Order: sequence, then structure tokens, then C-alpha cells
Amino acid sequence: MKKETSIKQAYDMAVERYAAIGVNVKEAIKQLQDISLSLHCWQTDDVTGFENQNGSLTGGIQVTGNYPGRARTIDEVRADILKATSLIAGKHRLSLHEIYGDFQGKKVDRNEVEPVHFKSWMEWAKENDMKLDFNSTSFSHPKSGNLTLANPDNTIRNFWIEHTKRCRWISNEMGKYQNDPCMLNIWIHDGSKEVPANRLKYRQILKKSLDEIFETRYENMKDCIEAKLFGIGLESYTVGSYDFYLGYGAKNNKIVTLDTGHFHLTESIADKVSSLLLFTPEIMLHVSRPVRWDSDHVVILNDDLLDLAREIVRCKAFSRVHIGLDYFDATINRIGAYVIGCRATQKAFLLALLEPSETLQQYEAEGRYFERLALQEELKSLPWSAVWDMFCLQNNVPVGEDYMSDIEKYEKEVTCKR
Ligand code: RNT
Ligand code: ZN
Repeated sequence: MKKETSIKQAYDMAVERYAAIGVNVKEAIKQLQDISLSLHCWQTDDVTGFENQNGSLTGGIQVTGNYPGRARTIDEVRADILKATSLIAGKHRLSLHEIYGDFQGKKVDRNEVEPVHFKSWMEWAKENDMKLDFNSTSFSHPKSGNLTLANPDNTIRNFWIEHTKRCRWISNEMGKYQNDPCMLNIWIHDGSKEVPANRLKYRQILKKSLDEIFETRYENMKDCIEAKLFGIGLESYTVGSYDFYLGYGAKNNKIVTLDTGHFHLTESIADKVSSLLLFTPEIMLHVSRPVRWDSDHVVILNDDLLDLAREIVRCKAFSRVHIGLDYFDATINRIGAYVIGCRATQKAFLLALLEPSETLQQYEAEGRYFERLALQEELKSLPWSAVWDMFCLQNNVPVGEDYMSDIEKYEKEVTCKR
């Protein structure tokens, strides 16, 4: 039997099976089609960027591995992203860090960066029907140290304030150009290896810096603030902790970024969604995979991701949740890493969309807890993969494991020659 025919047959049977529990598969596919992920450009080149190709990655984050084929230039980054998106169904966004500016070989310090350095990115994105998101970059710089926006030394603090203000400006220009708000994520690593004698002091400084940064109102960008638990070499104290940013976000109407690697391992990130939706305007996600710590492993379809997707679907919160990815793996083919993570994220949302949530909620309202548990359990073995295959087929991207050979071919023909 032709592969296409068997995919269609399996799909038809799945449609019927899901209909029996009141799930409209076509509707689920339609909704999945509309979900845009925001791909993190930094998986292409191990968070190097174009400011300093030989500099080391600082800020308490680390990429392990030296798999051949890292993108070294703006053209290589772009080519790799297009290769990855050609293997992922749907329309997606691209999240850039400030260090990925098109600096044309000139030294542009972080406090000098301007929208013009992202003009070619904006044009490229438009040509490729992609929207951009943006990130300020406060790591991997001589003025980074352990404190940036929370630094008591005003020369350093003001340098980073200027950088972040400029990033908001760039972000706003991107949003204007693409006629769709650009999400600006602010993550700083500020913290210390040992317990500080004064925790409050640095948080007060960070609060003051953020107040100053956010003074200008923009129409075409949205501010997101990303919390963290700890970093490498910054194990005992993080100025921008979750409590700090949750408080700041709730009070100042800012979006809190939930990086799924930035919490204690037994903490449920899914459980945070409904609370944030009540007290902050929207949610930005950095979908990642911690293994023992914030290790930024390639995202896979695991229970944590499924819980998160289900929670977003149950809250009907697609219009308020932005799904960015954030991981960096240099031990395997980097484009392959992208594709695995993006497809896993889409699978999680598909599974969530195939849930008969109204029935489950009805059972709950009626106190029928056996039925609620039984149905949730049965859902695990329903033929969702037939729906996934159909989704890929309809989108003209490889079905199942077929994308592996595409990645291998690109490796042989392109990345291996770098
Ligand atoms: C670090 C944060 C942050 C970075 C990127 C590169 O722990 O998750 O989002 O990964 O900005
Ligand atoms: Zn992150």
C-alpha cells in the first residue's frame, strides 16, 4: 500500500475513534495549524552570535558538545533556520538575540546598537513570511561580570540600562515593520555564587533599573521578564528570581516569561499558567528541558510538556500565551535538535487539543471522579499519531521519522563542509 494511502486510512479511523468521545479531529488540526512557535535562533550556533565569534559564553549558561557544522555567519544561521522550518509544519516566528545583529564586521557595542543593525533581518523575515521576536543580551560581554542591571556601580548599570532601552526600541521597530507586536524578552543572569550579605539591595537596584527601562511606552512591542532559579557560578542567589518578576509583572502589567528549565525539578510549570493568566497580561514561554538542572536539553514529548500544553488548551489561552523555545545542544546535529524540539512541542499541543475537555470538566462538576480518571487514562492510548501524520502530510513536511534523512543530507552537503 502506498504510504499516503495508509496514512489516510489510519487518519479516517482515528477521526471516527475520537468522534466517539466527542472530539472533533478536524477542529483540533485547524487549531494546531494556527499555533506559531517562536524558534530561538541561538540553537544554530551555540549562543555565539556575530559580535565576537571567539568569545566565551558567560552569564551562568553553558552549551556542551562540539558537533561539527555550527553556523558561523549570518547567512549560515539563516540557511539553517530555513532548513529547520522546512521540516516543521506551520508558520513560525524567529526569536533573535541582540548579538545576532547584522553588524557588517563593525564593532558595535551593546550600548550603541540600533534598529538599522536588524534591518536585513527584518527584510529577510518578511521575504520568508516569518515574524520576529527579540532578546536583549547581557551575557558574554566584558561588562557582564556577575551583575548587570542590578549592579551598584552606576557606570555598569547605566551601560546595561542603555542596552536594554535600545533593545526595546529595536523591538518596537521590528513590530512596526512586521505589523505584529514583537515580544522582547529580558533575561539577565545577575546573582552570586555564595549567599550575599544583602539580598534586598540588588533587588532594589534591579527594580529601579527596570522602572527606568520601561519609562518609554511603545505600541508595537511587548515586554517580557524572565526569571531564573540559579546559574552556573551563580548558585546561591539570583536577583531576578521568580518571586521578584512575578511581583514586578503583576504590579506593572508586564509579561512574565516561564522558562521550563528555571524551576525546582518537582515544581509544575503547568500549574502556574492559570495563576499568571489572572494577574499578568500574557505569558511568554521558553520551552526547554531540564535534566537535573537548567541544562537546556532538546525538548522532547514528556509529561511536563504535555501538562503544560494541556493547561494552555484547557484555559483556552492561545491568544495570551506565546510559545518560545529555548535550549542549546551542541552534541548532536543542531538543525536536527531544532526539528525534534519543535515537532515535540507541536505533538504536545495536538494531544492537548484532542482532549475531550468539556466532558472531563463535566465529570468533575458532577463529582464523577472515577469517570474523569478513567477517560484521562484511556486518552493516552488513542490514535493521536495518525492525526499527527496527517497534519504533517497536509503541510507537506516529512511524516514520522522521514525527516531524519533530510537532516542527514543537509549535514553531508552543507554543515559538514563548514
Ligand atoms: C538562560 C535563559 C535565557 C537564555 C537565552 C539565550 O538561562 O533561559 O533565556 O537561554 O537568552
Ligand atoms: Zn530562557
